[in-house]
Amino acid sequence: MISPLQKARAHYRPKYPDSLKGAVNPVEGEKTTSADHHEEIKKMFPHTYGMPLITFEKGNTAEQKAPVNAGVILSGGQAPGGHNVIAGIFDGLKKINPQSRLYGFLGGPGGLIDHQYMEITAEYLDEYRNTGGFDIIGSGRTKLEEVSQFDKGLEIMKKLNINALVIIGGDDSNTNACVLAEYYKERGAGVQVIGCPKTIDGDLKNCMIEASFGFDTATKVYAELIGNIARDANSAKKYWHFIKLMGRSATHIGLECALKTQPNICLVSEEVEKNKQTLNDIVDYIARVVAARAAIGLDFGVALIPEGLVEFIPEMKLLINELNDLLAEGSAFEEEFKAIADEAARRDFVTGHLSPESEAVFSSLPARFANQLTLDRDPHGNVQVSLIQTEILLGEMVKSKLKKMKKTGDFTGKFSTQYHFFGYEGRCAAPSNFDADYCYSLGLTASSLIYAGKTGYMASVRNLTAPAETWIAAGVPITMMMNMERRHGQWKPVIQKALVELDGAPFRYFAEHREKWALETSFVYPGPIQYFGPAEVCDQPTLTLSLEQQ
Ligand code: FBP
Repeated sequence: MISPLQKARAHYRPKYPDSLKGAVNPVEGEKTTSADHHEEIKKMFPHTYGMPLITFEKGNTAEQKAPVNAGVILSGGQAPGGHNVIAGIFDGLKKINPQSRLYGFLGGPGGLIDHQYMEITAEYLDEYRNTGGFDIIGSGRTKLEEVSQFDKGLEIMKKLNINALVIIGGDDSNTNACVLAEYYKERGAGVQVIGCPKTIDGDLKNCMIEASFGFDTATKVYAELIGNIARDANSAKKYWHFIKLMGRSATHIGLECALKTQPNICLVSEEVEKNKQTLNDIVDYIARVVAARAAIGLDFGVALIPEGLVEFIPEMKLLINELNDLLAEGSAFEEEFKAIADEAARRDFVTGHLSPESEAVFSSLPARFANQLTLDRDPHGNVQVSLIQTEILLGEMVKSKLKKMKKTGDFTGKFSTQYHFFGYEGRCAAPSNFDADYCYSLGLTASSLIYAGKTGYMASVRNLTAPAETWIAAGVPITMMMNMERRHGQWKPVIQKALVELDGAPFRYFAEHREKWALETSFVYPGPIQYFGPAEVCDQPTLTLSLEQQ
């Protein structure tokens, strides 16, 4: 059984650029260079470096081209709209030649390596149009980076006669898509590789990629929940709500939610790092806001905490880097560590291997939090910030601080907390009209890149604050977004991660208003995503995009 909303939503026809309707003409633009470290990137990507930008314009006559068999992979964390990207690819391929076929590799990049796949048929796809989730073919976090994996992938693609592969993923997956494109091109394998910008975190963006898909819907879901909580806080007037929000590195989600709901506090990791704030500085700041509101009789509030915060506090960053090195998968240390059953003994074991600075920080942390920092790393070797309860750590530390302030008369109120973590709640929501349209357009653009014979490109759809019909569909060489970065002790070519820019319009707007929002109760209650109704209610892009494009 499907819900009445899903039933009605199945009939939604995504809006997309006029340039992708009818015949499509790829127009080559300027040749590109990488974001930085030009010579190094050029050397590593001799076959896919320096390619021109491609813009798709309206063509004159639609020619019937030879059928194409393509494969598609959903990679990494779920993001609303992934099903519509696949729908766009499918419709685009069938439009040019109805004999074309689309295969989905199951469970993420692992499906390509392990030869797990299915053919996506029109009937099967129709059940998934305009729905959230990645369950159409599943997703996974296997990293595609070894030549042996590339060869295994080629084996199955040759068997299925696949000549193009679309990888829908975040910055790491698209970096790997570029490495794969280079490898197949160098070998003359006859398989094009195209990337699509996905992640609710919003940190895959640059001058050619205005937003990653899923960010719009996820932030709308979180903002609805934050608004509900804010209204509850303002009704009962007895709790401070500490809300941790997903976004493993950048604070785009937190900032967008703050712009939408006007909470009393929103920490921005990028600012914490720039100002070299310590954990105690952050606790002092929150305690000051709590005390200032208490002084005017307001013993309640809402504080937003970005999931990635701990990695931006300089002393914690050093500690986490040391822990990452020690706990690297397969290291002798990791083996010994895992053999210890008792948590206190595990902490002692870790302490003995840290630098004196990190040892001091690690020992000062509450035991529960210290344990969380030593949990399994993700396949990219990163600490899993979604498992670290930063909101509770901060709440508990603020409580102790306020106790001391009470003694000196600097705090006169009450402080009761409620803790929340919003992340998974938003990743599979039914895509907003914006994401439904944007994703479908990205899929159509990917299919146009395939027919244009391109490889090593990412589908790009720009001009996103204008009506969808006037969006610009394009292809951007992935090498254009790359630079060299040190990752886990090695220099690697990677797509630059877009962090919150402290001189950008969204942050500046927030910074101009946050003092007022801290003291006064200025909450905004956005309510749930609307799918049917007037455009000003249903089709609005994020405030981040609107402010950036003002
Ligand atoms: P992607 O970068 O793959 O899109 O995933 C982002 C994210 O949603 C983060 O916000 C979060 O930290 C992480 O995934 C959680 O990962 P998992 O789903 O493996 O728990």
